[in-house]
Amino acid sequence: TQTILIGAPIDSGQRRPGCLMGPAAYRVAGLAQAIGDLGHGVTDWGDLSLGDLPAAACPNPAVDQLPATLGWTERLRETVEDALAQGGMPIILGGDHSLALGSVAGAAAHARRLGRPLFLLWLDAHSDFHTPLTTTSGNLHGTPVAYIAGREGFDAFPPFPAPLPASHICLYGIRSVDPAEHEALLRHDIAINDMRVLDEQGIVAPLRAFLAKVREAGGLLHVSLDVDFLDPSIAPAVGTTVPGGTTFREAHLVMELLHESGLVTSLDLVELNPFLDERGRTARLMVDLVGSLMGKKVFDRPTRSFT
Ligand code: DIR
Ligand code: MN
Ligand code: MN
Ligand code: MN
Repeated sequence: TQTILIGAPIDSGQRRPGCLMGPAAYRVAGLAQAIGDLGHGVTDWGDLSLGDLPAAACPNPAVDQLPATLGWTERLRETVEDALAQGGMPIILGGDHSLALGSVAGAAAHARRLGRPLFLLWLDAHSDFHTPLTTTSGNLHGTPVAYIAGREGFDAFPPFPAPLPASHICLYGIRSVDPAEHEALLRHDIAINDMRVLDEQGIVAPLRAFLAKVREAGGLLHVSLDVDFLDPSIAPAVGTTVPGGTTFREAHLVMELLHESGLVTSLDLVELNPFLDERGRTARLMVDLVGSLMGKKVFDRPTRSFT
């Protein structure tokens, strides 16, 4: 399987400028080389760009930059679907989390064409379960899981191709949920592995259970990795830090389990804001984590990665 890097320099899904430098930071941090060194083929499709903005309106006046987000959604959907159709494993270099509106739509369109179910692992401090009608921040990076689950309120968007049943979605690392999201999550049977669950059960058991379900169903698996899944002490370069995130070791273990499962078919790297980074530290950590997901073992890792 050829790994296909897709640059998505997007920061229209939230207000803090800088995420659009994410793809460049991953390249400087050596992402392609790290994957290639593990024996995988890598192709870099470069950065996507936005064409003319579609006209769009939303009854919620708080919603910010809807036309740009719609435009990116369409670009990502078609590009990720193309990459998968060519037999590649797309890795989307974000860009803020609004890019998952499109990347997961592309994965879902591909899965539907294959007649196989799609599963989603959402590694994030946030549940991102707002709709454009419920968001109070107006930041559309807080909405992709709702779109993917087929919630109403996305009239401005193309209908999501084959919305995922709640049982195909696994939220992991959650520790910040807005009231409207909380209320909606209570009405959906989505696996919510918040930090309380991971503290009690450990980082491994809930993930293994989800992966077993994916394997049994013969599913494709899209993984969406938000930088704020990680504790801010090791990953400071993100606009919405939340204390109490996963440690270096927990995060690598998650990635190693994902590698061993052999199930991951597409991956988002989102919310890296290189402008907030400490000399590329967060970007390098994210590249290291992708290495673990692609087969690198922890005992191979030079200790300098820890600083
Ligand atoms: C918050 C933040 N729930 C919002 N969401 C973030 O604006 O809707 N997701 N940061 O990663
Ligand atoms: Mn298509
Ligand atoms: Mn997110
Ligand atoms: Mn987040």
